[in-house]
Amino acid sequence: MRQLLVTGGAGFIGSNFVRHVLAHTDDAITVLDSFTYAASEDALGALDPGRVRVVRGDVTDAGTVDELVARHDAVVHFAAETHNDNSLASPAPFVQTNVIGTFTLLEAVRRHGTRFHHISTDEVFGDLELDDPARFTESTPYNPSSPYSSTKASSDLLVRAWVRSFGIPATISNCSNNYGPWQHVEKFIPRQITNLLSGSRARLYGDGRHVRDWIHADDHSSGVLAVLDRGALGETYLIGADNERSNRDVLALILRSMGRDEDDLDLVADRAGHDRRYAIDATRLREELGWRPRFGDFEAGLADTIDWYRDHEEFWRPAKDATEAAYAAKGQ
Ligand code: NAD
Ligand code: TDX
Repeated sequence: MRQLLVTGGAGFIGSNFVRHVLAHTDDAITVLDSFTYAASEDALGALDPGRVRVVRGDVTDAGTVDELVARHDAVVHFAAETHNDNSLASPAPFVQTNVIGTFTLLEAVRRHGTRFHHISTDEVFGDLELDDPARFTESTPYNPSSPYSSTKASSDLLVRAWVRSFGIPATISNCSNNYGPWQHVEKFIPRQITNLLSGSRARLYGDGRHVRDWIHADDHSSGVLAVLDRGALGETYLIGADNERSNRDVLALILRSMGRDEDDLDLVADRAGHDRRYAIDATRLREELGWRPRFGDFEAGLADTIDWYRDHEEFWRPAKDATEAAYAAKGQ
């Protein structure tokens, strides 16, 4: 039984990973989370207190981080500022949490020799053209576009440097766009679902032809656990489920499932520097670690996610009005 320190464990994917670990291992978990606007106490609410402990603290606080890292066998680092649109409006917290926070954790794992797994994103590679058959692999050069993705790229490079220079026992995973329960209403899929549930309209940026490669958060969690358990130290693994869709197509599925016409949407101002397309080649994770996604059927996963938001208004309603007011102020 390991003692895992999970940073950002009260967020969308971190809390999914905590539930996944409880269900599939004997490990005990300490969540280190500063409970920003993106965290949810309820996402961890019903979990066994004998196996999950929650510490409210910041990953940039070297004292807290050192004391916790010293008492754990492995760190899984999800904590981050994660929304591209917010990073355009206010980049400072992204540099602070994503770069300085990761640096603070790396220094602690260096002192204590602790196993470290760093959670990252496919956005570090920049974007692909719509008609380019290429997909991202572990050796694709970094070329991030936004303040968010450049701070994630920076944090990945710090991890790589700490592996090479100090020999820390670390791995990295870069995953594609996640969907599922407990995702904040600022993000694309929950925003559209909750707009429709609120009697408002769906909002598509630009021409809506931008492509994302969608994966259910449960499949991201199983990929992270596979790398933590069996990944080669010092290596990077891409996590993706071969599910590229244009934003317009995803929105059409949501609109149809919720009884609306496919064209019942507003085209709104585009995101500055908006990446065109992301696509992951997860061959390495599949072949070397035997990982397989469980959610092969995106339509079914999306329908479950719509039902979840319909049944969990208490989760999303408190943040909804302020989130929409911020979008409206930008013409989005
Ligand atoms: P999220 O925004 O839902 O949650 C982030 C969590 O980190 C929150 O609980 C927040 O309180 C916590 N946090 C933020 N700053 C902190 C700090 N300074 N100290 C401690 N805790 C802090 O994010 P998410 O979508 O669950 O993403 C989790 C990780 O996965 C991130 O590293 C992100 O870059 C990565 N990722 C996300 C996606 C996606 O589609 N959402 C895809 C690939 C990778
Ligand atoms: O209202 C919207 N309308 C719209 O067309 C919103 C909020 C978004 N979009 C578009 C922008 C993107 O092309 O939908 C796509 C998805 O947008 P987001 O949910 O903001 O995700 P993205 O910017 O692709 O980044 C996500 O995936 C990679 C996560 O937020 C990141 O944390 C992760 O690293």
